[in-house]
Amino acid sequence: LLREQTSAHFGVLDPGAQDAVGYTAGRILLIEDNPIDAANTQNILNRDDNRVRVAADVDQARRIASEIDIELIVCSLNLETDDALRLVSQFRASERTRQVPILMTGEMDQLDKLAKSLDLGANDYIMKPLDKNELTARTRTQIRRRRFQDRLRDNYERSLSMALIDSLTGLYNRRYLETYLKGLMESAGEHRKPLGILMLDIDHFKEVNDTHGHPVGDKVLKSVADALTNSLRSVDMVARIGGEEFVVVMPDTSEEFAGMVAERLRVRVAETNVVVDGIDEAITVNISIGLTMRREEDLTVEDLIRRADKALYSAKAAGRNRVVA
Ligand code: GH3
Ligand code: MG
Ligand code: MG
Ligand code: MG
Repeated sequence: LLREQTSAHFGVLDPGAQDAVGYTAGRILLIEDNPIDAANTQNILNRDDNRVRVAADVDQARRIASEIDIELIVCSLNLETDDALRLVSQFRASERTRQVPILMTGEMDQLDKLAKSLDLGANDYIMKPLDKNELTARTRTQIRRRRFQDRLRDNYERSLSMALIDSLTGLYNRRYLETYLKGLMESAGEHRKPLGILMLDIDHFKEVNDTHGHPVGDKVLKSVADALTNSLRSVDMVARIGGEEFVVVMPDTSEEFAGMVAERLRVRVAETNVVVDGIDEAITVNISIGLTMRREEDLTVEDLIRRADKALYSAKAAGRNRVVA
């Protein structure tokens, strides 16, 4: 499913679409130690508003590449002091420049070496004397492809995280909770350790929306989520499983400790002041919490969640703003 969603994202993108991807104002590193060639190449590259940094040797090139997020390296094959082919290999080996396209420049009688540079990871080459239009076109192509690939990667990473993370609060979502809990319950090592579960629900949250509007409600949800995250250990996991409902999973935790954590969460949330533009008084909310420990007879995640939900219901029935085990 994820793969399908991801390729759906990819389908939106057209690598040939110049407007969408753009090619001007590229960040280019030019490695050229012949001053006349450097000036000439820079002149051509400047036409697209590219920002060109010139390096006359390897050290300079490395320094620039470490300072700037380079989108294209244009590298002369004829460097006085350095072996340009080795340089290509080094760029490919380095984490920072691995994905940066490399465009080689060389003389007609160096075809062998130019071909070799492609073997080593260069993306393209162009002959000197440089033709203005050809250099411009090849530069654009490389930068466009680089930006396209960046977007593919961003889309891919976004769709991966979207599958697990609730976008409003940044907490894990219900799907992740279920997978995670299932893993915990099935793992042999964890099986004998106590496992505490809290089910949390904001009290009278509908009133917040009714009084201040949905966007303010969203802001409150985010603040509650932050308060929960900041009050938990890093081994604890918190997920938003519904509108204003959260679950906390505490592995290897005694009932006594889980009760203390629940009470701490309740107090922390109650003490959280949500300040909103245009509203004089800070908004505060309370939460009710149902606590349960995993038991022998729990066979599925649902068994466990159901009992936590029952405890939460009791907390609501008993007057809210409290923890019930
Ligand atoms: P109770 O103390 O019984 O939990 O009362 P409540 O008002 O919190 O409970 P109820 O379940 O009746 O209402 C929950 C409300 O949460 C309803 C809905 O407007 C609101 N809500 C659910 N999801 C969101 C959301 O994503 N954003 C905002 N702003 N409100 C949400
Ligand atoms: Mg409710
Ligand atoms: Mg509620
Ligand atoms: Mg609710």
